[in-house]
Amino acid sequence: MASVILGILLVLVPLPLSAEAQTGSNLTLGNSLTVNDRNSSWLSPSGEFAFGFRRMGAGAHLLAIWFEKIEDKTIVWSANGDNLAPEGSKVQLTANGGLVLTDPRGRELWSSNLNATGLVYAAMLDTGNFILASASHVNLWDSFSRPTDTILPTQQLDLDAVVRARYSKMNYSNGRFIFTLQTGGNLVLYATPTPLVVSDAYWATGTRGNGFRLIFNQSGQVYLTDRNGKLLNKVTSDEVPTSVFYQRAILEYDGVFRQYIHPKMANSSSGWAMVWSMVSSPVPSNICTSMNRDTGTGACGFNSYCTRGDDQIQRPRCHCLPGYTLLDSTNEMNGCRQDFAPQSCDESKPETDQFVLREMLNTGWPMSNYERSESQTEHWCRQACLADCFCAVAFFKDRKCWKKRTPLSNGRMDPGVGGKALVKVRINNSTSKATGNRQKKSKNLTLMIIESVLLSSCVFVSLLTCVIYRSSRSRDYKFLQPVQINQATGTRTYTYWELQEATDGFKEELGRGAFGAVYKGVLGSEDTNFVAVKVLMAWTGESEKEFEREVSATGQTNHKNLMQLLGFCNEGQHRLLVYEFMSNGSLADFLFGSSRPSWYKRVEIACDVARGSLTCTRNALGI
Ligand SMILES: *[C@@H]1O[C@H](CO)[C@@H](O)[C@H](O)[C@H]1NC(C)=O
Ligand SMILES: *[C@@H]1O[C@H](CO)[C@@H](O)[C@H](O)[C@H]1NC(C)=O
Ligand SMILES: *[C@@H]1O[C@H](CO)[C@@H](O)[C@H](O)[C@H]1NC(C)=O
Ligand SMILES: *[C@@H]1O[C@H](CO)[C@@H](O)[C@H](O)[C@H]1NC(C)=O
Ligand SMILES: *[C@@H]1O[C@H](CO)[C@@H](O)[C@H](O)[C@H]1NC(C)=O
Ligand SMILES: *[C@@H]1O[C@H](CO)[C@@H](O)[C@H](O)[C@H]1NC(C)=O
Ligand SMILES: *[C@@H]1O[C@H](CO)[C@@H](O)[C@H](O)[C@H]1NC(C)=O
Ligand SMILES: CC(=O)N[C@H]1CO[C@H](CO)[C@@H](O)[C@@H]1O
Repeated sequence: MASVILGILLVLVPLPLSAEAQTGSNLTLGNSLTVNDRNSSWLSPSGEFAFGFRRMGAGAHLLAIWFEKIEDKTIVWSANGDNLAPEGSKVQLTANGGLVLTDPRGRELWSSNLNATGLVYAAMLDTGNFILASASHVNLWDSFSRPTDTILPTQQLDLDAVVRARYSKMNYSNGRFIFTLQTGGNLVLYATPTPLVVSDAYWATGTRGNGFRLIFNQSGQVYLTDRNGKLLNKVTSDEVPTSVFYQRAILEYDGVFRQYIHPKMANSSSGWAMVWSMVSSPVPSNICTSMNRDTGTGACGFNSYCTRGDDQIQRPRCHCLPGYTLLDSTNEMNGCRQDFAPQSCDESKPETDQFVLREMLNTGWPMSNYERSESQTEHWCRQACLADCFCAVAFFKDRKCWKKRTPLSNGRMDPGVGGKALVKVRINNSTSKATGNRQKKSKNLTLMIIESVLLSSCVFVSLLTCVIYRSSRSRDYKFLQPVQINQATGTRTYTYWELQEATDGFKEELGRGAFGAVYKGVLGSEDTNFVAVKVLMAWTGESEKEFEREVSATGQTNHKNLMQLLGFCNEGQHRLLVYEFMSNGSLADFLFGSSRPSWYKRVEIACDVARGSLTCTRNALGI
């Protein structure tokens, strides 16, 4: 059935409307719009707002209200986001239900559920409000009192009114975030699913007992008043000349309430582009850090972290942890899943050597802790997480170590977080290559030198050892029992406790590499007897090999260019190497002084002979 035009006489000025729209008029009972019609919308008298169907995809139409005169045709209200209308659907003004949307077979998709009698006409108003009214002009139903995610100037929200974010930018289904003036008078933003209680809010005015009405007034301000109309709280406060700008305030799909303006007319001298620009501050100012509940996912989904965008509207972005991928590749806010098989909790094959920790600074999941230890070193923290099959992330800050479990919630990367997150990922995955490069880049000079020295010792001592060592990388070894070693002469054994004392609890880290960390220590009572204590990462085949090689072979070499091995600790699961500590001066000489080229050359030659590849040299030199 074709839709009907009434009251054309009332239209005073010819409006630049598309032929597909009908000019502002009152609609009477029986009037309808059909999805297939070319005339699929009803306009307000000024032509600025339209009510009708918008195509969301093939055979999927949304009954909506939008800004008609701007290119975006921005939607400000919608009826059936959860239940889109197929071709041939129809919305009709009926005496009983008011507006009723039915599909071609007559099934109801949506209805205004008008619970009153006396409906005579409907109208799309110039404010953006769509009303159903009686003969005596009483509003029986209007879109302003049933907002979706947007409010417009002159719109008010009374107690219990709810503004609900859509699911995503282009999906008008219900999203997770809600803006409501609660019965008690508090204006709150909260994330679902959670019980509707004040403590669930991630932003609130704290006006319980006083708040009564939210007003978006004509000068573009959104504020809360009490019962007597007294201003209690400004939500947005920039004044905007309404005559030249369109305005809207919206709870967006990212959970942030923003106010936008858009010039009504193009005007090159005013400097405003013909797009929506945010005015006032977003609410809350940083959603990434404003959610801190022990239930729920936070601003982003599980196993991800939130960063505040640096675009004009500071749109938050959600990212997966390294080693994790999006659950829904079309929506980054839906969280991430582990992209590797979880660590075995079988104590007989702990798989500790199958995992590495990837560092992330200023990144935290504050609500996902299950264990906390104080007065620990970073090394301890790393080992503790690697050895624990439940540990997904360790967080180290101020000598405290937290273990975190999945699903990780409330993730954020923000300068206020501080500390260091260590994300556990399985080595045997495509991501491990990228990790290796990054770790190598962040290696500090001292450590590179120490590793190079160890490597060159390997070159000196035996080419064969090198080859064996390289080819044994992927084998499994476990530091469960002390290893059998042929101790070299001139070295001594230390207890773990002695070395813990010597390093003051592994306090001063000189560097860190593939095999473990190196700490500065002092032996005996003399303060000048400095040593470098290398704590080999437990339970890795590489460490085990390195340990055996160092302890049995290098100790005998004592080449002037090598750091001398003083001793070791081979106690339980602990493997530590103790070297004399070379001053920076001699180390620098060693690397950059006259001895460097020939030494570098030797590594190159050795590697080429051994493996015939450049990779070997790279690995050997830690670059
Ligand atoms: C659409 O509206 C125009 C006038 O605005 C009218 O001439 C035309 O017949 C209408 N088409 C339908 C299918 O109702
Ligand atoms: C629509 O109805 C209202 C209220 O009765 C009236 O003021 C207005 O003039 C009507 N408009 C049209 C186009 O009939
Ligand atoms: C309609 O309104 C009446 C009276 O206000 C009320 O008793 C009834 O529950 C309402 N029905 C619906 C479906 O809202
Ligand atoms: C919108 O998202 C919901 C929730 O994931 C989904 O069920 C629905 O199919 C989506 N709608 C469209 C049109 O993609
Ligand atoms: C809108 O609200 C602000 C803040 O209360 C007030 O200063 C301004 O005069 C109001 N404008 C109108 C048109 O009521
Ligand atoms: C364009 O903008 C300038 C500067 O804001 C203003 O003076 C002028 O009146 C505007 N012109 C129109 C046609 O709105
Ligand atoms: C990596 O995993 C695959 C499949 O799980 C396996 O076939 C392969 O041997 C593993 N590679 C290494 C180096 O462990
Ligand atoms: C990035 C990547 O390769 N991920 C793989 C890691 O391993 C798991 C389990 O084998 C695979 O499912 C992932 O695709």
